[in-house]
Amino acid sequence: MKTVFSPRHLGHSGNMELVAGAIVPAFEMPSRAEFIMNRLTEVKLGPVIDPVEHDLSTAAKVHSKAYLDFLPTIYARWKAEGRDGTAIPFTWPTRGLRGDVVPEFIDGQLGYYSFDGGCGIVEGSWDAIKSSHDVALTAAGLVHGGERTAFALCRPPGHHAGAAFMAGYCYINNAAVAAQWFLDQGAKRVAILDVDYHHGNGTQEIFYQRADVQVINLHADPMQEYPYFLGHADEKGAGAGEGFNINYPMRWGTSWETWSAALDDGCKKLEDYAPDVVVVSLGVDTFEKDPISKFKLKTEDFPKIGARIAKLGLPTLFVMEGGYAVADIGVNAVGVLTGFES
Ligand code: SP5
Ligand code: ZN
Repeated sequence: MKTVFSPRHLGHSGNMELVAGAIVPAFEMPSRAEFIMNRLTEVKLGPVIDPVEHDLSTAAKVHSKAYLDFLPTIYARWKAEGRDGTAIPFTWPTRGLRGDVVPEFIDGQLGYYSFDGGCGIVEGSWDAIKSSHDVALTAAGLVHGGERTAFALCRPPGHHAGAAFMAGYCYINNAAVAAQWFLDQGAKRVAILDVDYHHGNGTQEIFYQRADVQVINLHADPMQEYPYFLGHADEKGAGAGEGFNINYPMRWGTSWETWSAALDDGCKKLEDYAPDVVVVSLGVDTFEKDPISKFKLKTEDFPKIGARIAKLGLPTLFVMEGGYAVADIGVNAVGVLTGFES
């Protein structure tokens, strides 16, 4: 399996996040990608190639123009206010307030275009965000070109980013852009299978009213876990999209037995949908030692995830999302990929 990877992810370094009452170095850190690279080299997964630059025209079909215009400007405007460090919002347009008027000042705009304080921006962030988007589209191109599978080693991740908001370390929704691109190349149906510990709220929001992308999410119950405000089992899609969004919320402490039953059920629903291609939002924060998560998957479980997905027999693009047990992330993420190929 080929991997697409860009060292430009390193620009997104030193950013902070607001979590558990403190501004701390973001758990989503550069060494994550480096550990995955080291591991896939070690197991000789296959060639690693650079991304090809893509314009934002496909991204503009899943994100709003205003949001995409805003992202690259953030840090310069932050600095223009005499600030340094991490650009981070502190106020949001919640229920009952004006969501239809975009404030002028940078702090107001940061709040307007975000969901939480987990999506800080530093000087090199936009370049990394853009490169992550290019990684996803380049890997999608490999699958479209006839490869059975490819791995987009994206950093930063994407599945929390919605049409017009950043969230939870995510800015551009790489998996959503890739899915849209497959449709633009002639695919009739695309399935996104999100196995990250957290609900892919951005992906769900983007495709909620659409029948051409089936979104299947396995995740921690939003009653207990971030992102709290989406990801319940009764969210099944709306309008033309009704029936094409499927959520499997699971309680803290979930281990392989329960989790794999949900995966199996999700895979059956995916088979019924009969997509032309599968995009896997690959998070390995379901791991028992993940520092911010509370599922109990073991290292030996990750290859079994890959094997189950391979059984679908469909062209499959893996897009990297979360996973914060840095020392184990390489073995776990690459374990899914080798499990797929076995
Ligand atoms: C892509 C992805 O996996 N994003 C995850 C964003 C999670 N942000 C909220 C984390 C809350 C963690 N709370 C527990 C703190 C333990 N010290
Ligand atoms: Zn996650």
